[in-house]
Amino acid sequence: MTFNIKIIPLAGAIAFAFAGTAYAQQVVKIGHVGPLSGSIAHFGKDNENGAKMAIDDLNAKGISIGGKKVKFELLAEDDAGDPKQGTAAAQKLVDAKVNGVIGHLNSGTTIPASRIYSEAGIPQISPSATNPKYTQQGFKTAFRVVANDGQLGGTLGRYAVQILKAKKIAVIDDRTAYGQGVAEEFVKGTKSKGPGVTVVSQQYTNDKATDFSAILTSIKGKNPDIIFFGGMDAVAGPMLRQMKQLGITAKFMGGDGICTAELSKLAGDAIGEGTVFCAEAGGVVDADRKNMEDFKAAYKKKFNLDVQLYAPYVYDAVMTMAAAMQKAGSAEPAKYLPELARINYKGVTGPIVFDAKGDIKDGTLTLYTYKSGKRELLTVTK
Ligand code: ABU
Repeated sequence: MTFNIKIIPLAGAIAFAFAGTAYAQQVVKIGHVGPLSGSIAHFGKDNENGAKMAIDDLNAKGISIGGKKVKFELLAEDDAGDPKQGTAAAQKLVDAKVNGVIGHLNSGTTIPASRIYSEAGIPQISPSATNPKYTQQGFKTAFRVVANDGQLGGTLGRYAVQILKAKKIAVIDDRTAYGQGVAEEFVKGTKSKGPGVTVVSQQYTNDKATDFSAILTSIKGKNPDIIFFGGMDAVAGPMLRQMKQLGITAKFMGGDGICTAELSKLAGDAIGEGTVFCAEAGGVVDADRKNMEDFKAAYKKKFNLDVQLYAPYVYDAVMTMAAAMQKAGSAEPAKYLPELARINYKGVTGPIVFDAKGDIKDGTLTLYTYKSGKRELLTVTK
């Protein structure tokens, strides 16, 4: 029997061991999860690009944590917007010992994944999941840098009644955690303005549907002033086209899930002129506008793409996490988590301070309509 023993000189062995330790300390792994496949992959790519941009900027600056230079590394996962794939992706990131996670994009994936991160003690910041339940579970690791559906749906409901003077309302939702939640909050918002508003039709679809003729025909018979859709742009686009084919002239409203540049491509000329309304669950005013515009220009230059929706919020989520690590002098989750909870970070999307639940304090909303195929700002509100 022969033994194949490789002899490493002692000095070399010590250097190798130190190099291994130093490398383990120097790389900070940031996980990112969103749908990179399926009908809302454009949302996922937008978010992932925001994370890439932040990681590249941090590495270009040369960040030190606890006196040591670090290199940030992005571990990007695709959950296809599917809750089961979301939890599988979360477990993969936990197994890879990420220092923190940005994501997921959808409420339906973020909520189940948040338990996995919480049990592993890994801080998570969602840049786009808006269902309130995410931060109501009592997980100390869960944070969100956008407003939630309570604010989003409630504000849109009040806008529909007070500004658009809607009295007869039809509601459709896609039965996802997001779509159902935002539609319920919208209805509450319409009712908060007193009597005189009626939900004349309540309909359901799903996030893969393409044929809405039955529910739209039923809605047409009730002659609503406005149709609210809780769901994403990939469903809203074809729905708008079919509304036009059926001759439905009601206004159309949705939450942040429809509030993309992509919606006008998906809807074609059915997008109309000032008849579709939506809101982004964030926004900037005054001096902060320039920071946001500069970010959007830099994003366009880097990726040759326009921001769809939440790339700036993803960028800020990564930067906020990195700032907490710097304050703590450590990228170890247990050490920087308390700093993240009390962070006060000035981002391209405005100030980021979390409340006791992990929601952004003083969340802002930006309401839009579409004109000439483009999103046009209506108002920024708290
Ligand atoms: N907030 C809209 C899209 C993501 C989600 O909450 O499901």
